[in-house]
Amino acid sequence: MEAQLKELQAEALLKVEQAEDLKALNEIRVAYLGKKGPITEVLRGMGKLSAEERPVIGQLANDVRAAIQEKLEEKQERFEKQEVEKKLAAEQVDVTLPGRPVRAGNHHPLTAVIEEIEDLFIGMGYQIAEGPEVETDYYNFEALNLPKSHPARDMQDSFYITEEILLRTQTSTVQPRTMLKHEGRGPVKIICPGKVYRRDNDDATHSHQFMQIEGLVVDENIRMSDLKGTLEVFAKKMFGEDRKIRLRPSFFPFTEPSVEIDVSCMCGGHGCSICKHTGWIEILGAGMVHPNVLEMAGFDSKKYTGFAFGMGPERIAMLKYGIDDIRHFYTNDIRFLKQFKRV
Ligand code: 2NL
Repeated sequence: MEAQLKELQAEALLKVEQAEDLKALNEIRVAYLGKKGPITEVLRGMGKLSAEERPVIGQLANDVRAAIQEKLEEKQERFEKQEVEKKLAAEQVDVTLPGRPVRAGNHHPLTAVIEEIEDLFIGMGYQIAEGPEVETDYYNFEALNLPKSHPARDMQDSFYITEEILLRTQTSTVQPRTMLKHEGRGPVKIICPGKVYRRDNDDATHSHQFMQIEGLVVDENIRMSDLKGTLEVFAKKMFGEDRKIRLRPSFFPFTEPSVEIDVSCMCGGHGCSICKHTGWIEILGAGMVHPNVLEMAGFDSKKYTGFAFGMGPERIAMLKYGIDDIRHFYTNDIRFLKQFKRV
């Protein structure tokens, strides 16, 4: 039995020596030290031994078990260490490598132009006012002096949700709402930027959804010259100090008198395709607020007067940056948008 145990030890140690991975070591452990292994078997048979032999064989069996165990652990430790070293080598981080670049985005050109216009008017003491895009017929038309029979109210031109509710066709809706909050007391000095909707087939110059910026000033003694001076400052700041403006008579239901405002073309009047050889480019509609609009918003039209104007920021951005198709603003081609990075 003694020889048998020693042989087992030699055999097991050799196998441990030859083991090539943790899996092999585990198999050896199960085979030699497991419950069904040969050493357990020997210990189980000790009952048959004499009283003198029993402690000797018992001791020897324990020594053999300990020797195999020790060798297994030693080798296991070595394998585990090797594994860690292998992993460390494979996952080495070179801290001297340059970092991955963080690509910074930029404002959408339309957002940039709208913010530029807002800042310009904030600098002149205006406040930004906003309102809902889903509007009532009252604020979209009635309060702006567009009677029920007006052609602009045609179902063909607006997105109606019910007979009384529609997607706003102009941001003017925000202005009577704001005036009513002032409860008949001036001054009101606001800029209303926002999305508007019209039933239109999209092409290079039309979109069924676009942006508008409208302005309104109501106070005592507001005159046409205030309108002209304000919009001249706007045109020069937007397009260049060398530009001029001119006013042409026009018509809007909510203003009287009404004007259209042109800015002189950068071709200097020599004629180009942008101004269609006229030397002038239309950029704004404006006028003195119609007394009916003031009265409906609770202002005494004998005491108060006001001016208002409206513009399309897409058109302003197209002129400023030479963009030839309004659809570029909405298709969001990254190659288009990237060109407007401010440096
Ligand atoms: C244009 C013309 C305009 C207004 C908008 C307005 C608003 C109130 C009272 C009077 Cl509450 N007027 N807005 C006035 C004149 C022209 O817009 O061409 N827009 C793109």
